Amino acid sequence: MRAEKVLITGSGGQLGTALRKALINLYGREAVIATDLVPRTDEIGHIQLLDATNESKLGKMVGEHAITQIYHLAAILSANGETYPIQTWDINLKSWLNVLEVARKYLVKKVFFPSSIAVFGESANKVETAQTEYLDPLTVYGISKSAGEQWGNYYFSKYGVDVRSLRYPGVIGHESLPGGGTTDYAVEIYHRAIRNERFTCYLCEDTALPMIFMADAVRATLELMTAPKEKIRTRTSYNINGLSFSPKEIVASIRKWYPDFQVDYQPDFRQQIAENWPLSINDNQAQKDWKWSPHYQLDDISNEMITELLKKQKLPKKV
Ligand code: AKB
Repeated sequence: MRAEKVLITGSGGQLGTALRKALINLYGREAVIATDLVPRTDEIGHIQLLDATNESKLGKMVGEHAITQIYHLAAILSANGETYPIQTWDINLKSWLNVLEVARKYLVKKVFFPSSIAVFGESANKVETAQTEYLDPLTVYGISKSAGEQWGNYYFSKYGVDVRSLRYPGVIGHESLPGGGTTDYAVEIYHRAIRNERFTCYLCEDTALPMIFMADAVRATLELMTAPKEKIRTRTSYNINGLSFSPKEIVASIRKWYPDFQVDYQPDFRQQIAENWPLSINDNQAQKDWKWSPHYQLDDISNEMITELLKKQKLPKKV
């Protein structure tokens, strides 16, 4: 059996930063090749340059390092995608097709595709949205993710590539700032709160969305990727639930630590995106197939976000 060698694209992003650390813990530093469009060295290690829209460069890297697993995290998110629709399609879909082709040609053992709740649109039931709901996404990002899911399923059925995927809710983490998503407010708000700054929220106070804490998102990814192959019965993408809350509810949670925290509401174009997404997610299939269950509720998230961000900023601990 080949030793595991993991390639991550989009390693410098919000999820990439946390997942890279977890993969290094699991497989060892030498086994993880982190790549991104912008090469750099950070506290975790070195990120090499790789443009995944270039199939031959991607193939060369996979061949040279005898890669056994690819985590394809490179993507433009929902809000930025609306500003750059054509580029978003190229980056999100072209790179994914390259990954699938390279995986097929080089016999890569497993491939991970991050999908999103953005695959759902107007027609889906908004409450406890099911795995099998109709997909009519409103955004280019959502279209690219729903098409990406189908391509993953196709490569699995046609060529036997072991493609696994999760539909992430908004991910909340302290490792790095997200960029260009509709759920980003739920991370930025903590950065404001710990500096005692006022926050302007671009969603209405009652707009609830599905969210997940980074530790849960990373654990879900690794649990899915290490589950026995026969347990994976969904090859498009699994719904996973964390929790659901509105801006008003996250503010109430933050005020348990910062009672004077002030927020203004100025909804912009992201409000319409959010209104088309589910309010909550049904993840029965993930629970059944590979025993998924989230650990973090809203006050646990606030506690960890505030504690970790204060540490990072070298600010005194909040009790
Ligand atoms: C976004 O807001 O675009 C992402 C997502 C829900 O996929 N965080």
